[in-house]
Amino acid sequence: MKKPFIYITRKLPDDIVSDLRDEFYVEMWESEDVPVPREILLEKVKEANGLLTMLSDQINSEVFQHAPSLKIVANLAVGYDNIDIKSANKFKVAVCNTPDVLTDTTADLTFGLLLATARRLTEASEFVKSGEWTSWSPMLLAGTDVHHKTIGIFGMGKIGEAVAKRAKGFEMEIIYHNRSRKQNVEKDVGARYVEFEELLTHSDFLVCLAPLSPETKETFKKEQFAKMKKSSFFINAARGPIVNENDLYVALKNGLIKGAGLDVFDQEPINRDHQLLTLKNVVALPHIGSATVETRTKMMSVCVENVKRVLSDQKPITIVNEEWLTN
Ligand code: 8YV
Repeated sequence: MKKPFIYITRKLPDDIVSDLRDEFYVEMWESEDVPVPREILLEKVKEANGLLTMLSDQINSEVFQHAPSLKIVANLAVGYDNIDIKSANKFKVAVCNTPDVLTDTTADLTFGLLLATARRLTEASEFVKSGEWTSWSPMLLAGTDVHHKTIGIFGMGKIGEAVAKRAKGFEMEIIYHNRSRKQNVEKDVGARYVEFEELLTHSDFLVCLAPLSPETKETFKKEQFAKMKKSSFFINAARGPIVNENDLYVALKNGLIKGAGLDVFDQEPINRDHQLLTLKNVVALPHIGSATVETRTKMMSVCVENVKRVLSDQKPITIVNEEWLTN
């Protein structure tokens, strides 16, 4: 009998892939860092029963239309804004993501980014490495305290909750805004639910952790930055398009806010000439929220397990489109 065909859109480690090869015929895009060209993806999905994808792949209705035998898209991320879920439902394809396994790792990075931004860590490291450190002075690279300040979390999902726990260790006041109240977080870490307006005006560190959706797109624009404290910092570890980058640039440049820590951008990779990268008060990272060897390995294993389960008619470990289960 012909083995089901799995197409993987990036080069993944051999041991992960060999686990699939026993049961499936597997093909993989040859590069680790260059996304699969669109025409190759569209060609491969014609025969594919399963797809293992990344955020850089746009899995839209065009892909589903080209894929008559496709049963599962396993996305190597908790976010799935690169996938058209309505089309997946229409074509009866399961969409699986990788929640939970990356929660703590992403929270560590988010809090680390907040610290790096407040305490000017990347600037300070550059200062030492470039040989500029020739004397001590009282206010040399003086940053801003994090402990005892107010952290405002926009998007209180699992990662938000894990960031709140870390903030509690720094004895911060924790406020949050979310589509729904999270009583457990209020009880466990003493977080306080506030209206969006209060989140803007009251936070010393405004941390964006909401998923990208039509509702959250460009939540942070000129008006919102204008309402924030001049001494505040904006941290984004969610998705770039939640912020209007030009407005953020103007806010940072004109001192409407004090600094920004960004792990995500509108266009990734961000162009090296982008205006945000010219600012000293910006710490920029290349979307590495979940990037530890341990966590990326777990995320890949979740994808592999989901592919195996769906193609043997079992319930996957994680599912984005619950509707698929009842189809
Ligand atoms: C991804 C992420 O791992 O999970 C997400 O939604 O943004 C990251 O953790 C990364 O972008 C690779 O797809």
